[in-house]
Amino acid sequence: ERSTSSFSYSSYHTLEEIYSWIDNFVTEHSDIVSKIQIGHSFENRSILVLKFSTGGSQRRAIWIDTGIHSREWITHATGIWTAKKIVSEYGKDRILTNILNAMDIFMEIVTNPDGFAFTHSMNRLWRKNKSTRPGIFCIGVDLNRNWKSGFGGNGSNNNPCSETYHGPCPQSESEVAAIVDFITAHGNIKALISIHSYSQMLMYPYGRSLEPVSNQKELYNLAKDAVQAMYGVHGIEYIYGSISTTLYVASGITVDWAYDSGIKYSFSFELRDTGRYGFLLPASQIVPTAQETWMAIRTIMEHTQNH
Ligand code: ING
Ligand code: ZN
Repeated sequence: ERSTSSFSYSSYHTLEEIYSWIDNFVTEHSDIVSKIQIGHSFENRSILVLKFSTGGSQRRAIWIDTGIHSREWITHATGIWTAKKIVSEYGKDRILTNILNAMDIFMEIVTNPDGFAFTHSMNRLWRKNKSTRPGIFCIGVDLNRNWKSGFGGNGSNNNPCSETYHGPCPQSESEVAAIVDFITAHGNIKALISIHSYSQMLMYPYGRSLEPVSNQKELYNLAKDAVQAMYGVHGIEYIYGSISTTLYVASGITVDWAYDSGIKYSFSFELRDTGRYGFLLPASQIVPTAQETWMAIRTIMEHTQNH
């Protein structure tokens, strides 16, 4: 395809379709969107980030990643819809306009491209990346256990055959290292939102322990506001709280690393549903899921801008 006008935002797409959509999208909105390649996957696919910016240099910024777990297809679809929403609301929605006049937004739509390609070709329920190492017979590292913060702790697994295998060392996976390098080099990321599915939750650190973070009251109240805004869209209920107390203890995760790196507004979503369809959420729920998620993202971005 040569333009985004024929792209369906209410369908699931392959990696090739998404990467082609990215190119068209950037071309059509070159005034505020650009594409940055931040690295390569284990199988040498490009790792791409969309940058939304109305000017300035190294402005305060918000990071959003989707699809770190390849089977969570609703997250990539929500990311794409969100990107489109940002360009269409800029100059119309006062809150988003104010945010983009002051801050940049970075979106990594396909955070695990090798795993995502594999969910289309061989195994729809593949979660990890596709890395292999000599002498290790199982494939893949859980990219949401490979981060430095609490690496190897409770809720991660030392067995390469486990679905929550943390890998040989922190940031051993190029997909994780690419983000760490980018965010660290940028130096001005103020909020990070890492999107998963499913369970309908909005959570903040820590995952690695039950210890409350220093601004836990603020994050609790912000999550509460965000979830309330989500409920207003389609009446879908999300629960909220810290990861360890809301879901389970998990170590070496994205948002713990972000928080420990000084990004005090770090959140993780679990999108729809609560288990009826699970990872196989019907495409008819893409747009409603993205619409409600947008209200929460906007709430978090607005709070970040004002603090
Ligand atoms: N669940 C997450 C997992 O990686 C999670 C739960 C989310 C943990 C965010 C930590 C942070 O186990 C899914 N569905 O991937
Ligand atoms: Zn996940």
